[in-house]
Amino acid sequence: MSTSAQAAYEPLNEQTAIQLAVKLNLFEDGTGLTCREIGDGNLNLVFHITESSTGRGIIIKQALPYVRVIGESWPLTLERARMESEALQIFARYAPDYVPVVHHTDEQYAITVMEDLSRLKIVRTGFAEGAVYPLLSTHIGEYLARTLYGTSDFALGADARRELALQFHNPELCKITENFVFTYPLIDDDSNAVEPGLSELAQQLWSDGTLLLEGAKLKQHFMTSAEALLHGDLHTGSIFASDEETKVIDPEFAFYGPIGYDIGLFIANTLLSALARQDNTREQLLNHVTHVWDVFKARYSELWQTDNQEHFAAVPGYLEYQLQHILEDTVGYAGSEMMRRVVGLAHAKDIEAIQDDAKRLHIKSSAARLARDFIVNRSRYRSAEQIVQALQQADQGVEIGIHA
Ligand code: SR1
Ligand code: MG
Repeated sequence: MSTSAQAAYEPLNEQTAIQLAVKLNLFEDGTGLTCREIGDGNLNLVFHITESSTGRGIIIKQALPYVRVIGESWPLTLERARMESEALQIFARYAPDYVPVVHHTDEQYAITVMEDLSRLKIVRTGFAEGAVYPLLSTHIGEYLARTLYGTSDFALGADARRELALQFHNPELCKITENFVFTYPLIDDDSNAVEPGLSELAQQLWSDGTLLLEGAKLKQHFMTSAEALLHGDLHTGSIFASDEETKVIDPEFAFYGPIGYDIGLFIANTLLSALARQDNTREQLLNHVTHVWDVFKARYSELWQTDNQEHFAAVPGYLEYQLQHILEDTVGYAGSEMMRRVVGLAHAKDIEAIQDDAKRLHIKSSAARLARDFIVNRSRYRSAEQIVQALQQADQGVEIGIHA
């Protein structure tokens, strides 16, 4: 590894990651340091370095100049490392309890050095192992309201919001979402991974004109609606938790977009884990869906009333209009996310892990039917309870018809 201040980028390995940590004075010397590459995401390298004498640890996350799961045939710039470290620092202003501490960043190396969260577990993994995380939806509801309201026009005013939006011009990663969340799952694209037992259902979806039209509207709204600084990929693999703590990681997809996208992704992935769960703790995962919305709504409303730069904020009905608009987006984007986890490229690991073919296919087809209803009928949903009722109807194989 080069050690000059202007060193050229090179991908780290377990040895050079330790050298870099010492060079950056993150540890006194290299004695007793061990390093493991633990990244299991689609894009980046993640090194966990621990010091045996103190037990102290850090994480070094490094962007690669290509998509990790695909290889060098799919190049990506290193810009996402800056997006991630700057987004983490902005979110920490609004919701410091729910994001990891950033110790250091280096654009040259495309790294973010951050707090070791190994005391916690990735929520998707924990959910698959039966965990419930009782405080998860309280924490995520707070995180969502504080970061999304705090970076909106209402809190910042239009000038500051526009300036921040320029800082988060993130076209490469937005394009990944536009393709892999919104476009490819709704067409017969080669990147889709549809298991044989679902191919008939997939063909029906791909020729469903109503679904395509409403999916297209959601995609266009995602591309043009600069409401707040989003995390941009807030699935349950982007959240570390224990029974007491919650930390949101990986905001490399951060950009100015529709508020309901972040909320919808959390809800979609929690619903998928709930569908995968067959025992009596499923109810507790479903409670996270209603509770995250309740907490979001209460905190967003409080912030709206106490810290608002918009001239018309106090006009009767305006807050209620905004909340209904966010709920509709939340439901629609939950549908887009669930659809791509069933027929797109990146599936939900907890569902894929189900060995019983009939059970797995039932869950996937219920999820796809539910996703279709969320996308097509999103404007009819008036409460988060209706989201949960719709899941129960999909799971029972009856018509989804809870809305007026
Ligand atoms: C090819 S990248 C596919 C997905 O991985 C990331 O985690 C995002 O969710 C993206 O959509
Ligand atoms: Mg990620």
